[in-house]
Amino acid sequence: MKLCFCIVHSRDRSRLADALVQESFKFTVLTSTGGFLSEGNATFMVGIEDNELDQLRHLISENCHAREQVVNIAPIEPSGGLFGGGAVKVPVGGAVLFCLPVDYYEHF
Ligand code: 2BA
Repeated sequence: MKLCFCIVHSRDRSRLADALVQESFKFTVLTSTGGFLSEGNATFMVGIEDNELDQLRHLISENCHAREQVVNIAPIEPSGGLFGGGAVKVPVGGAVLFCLPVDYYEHF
């Protein structure tokens, strides 16, 4: 068994949740915040059998899309001069997936 953590853009949250329910996956959705953009995203915690990983990866790739987001970078000021700063585009998603082995699972 594996416990998978999948971080997705907030806008893909409902689509992915619907697809997982449709395919009978069991999961928990946590509201989370990206460390870099400090914007809301969603973290899905999905307990799966090892042979369900490919199906899960397929559902994620079908329902989560890469986007570009504009980030405002503060100017750096080394030794008195102003450098950089302004708006830059950062690619976000489609999704980031981590899967860990589960030592023990029991449903009471
Ligand atoms: P954020 O940390 O808000 O990152 C949003 C996007 O900003 C990232 O998209 C990446 O393109 C860029 N980015 C992140 N850190 C950066 C840095 N130090 N320098 C330059 N650009 C940077 P994704 O890679 O698609 O990640 C989307 C979200 O997934 C992240 O939101 C974070 O919440 C999570 N995530 C990504 N990689 C992770 C990891 N290794 N561990 C834990 N969470 C991760």
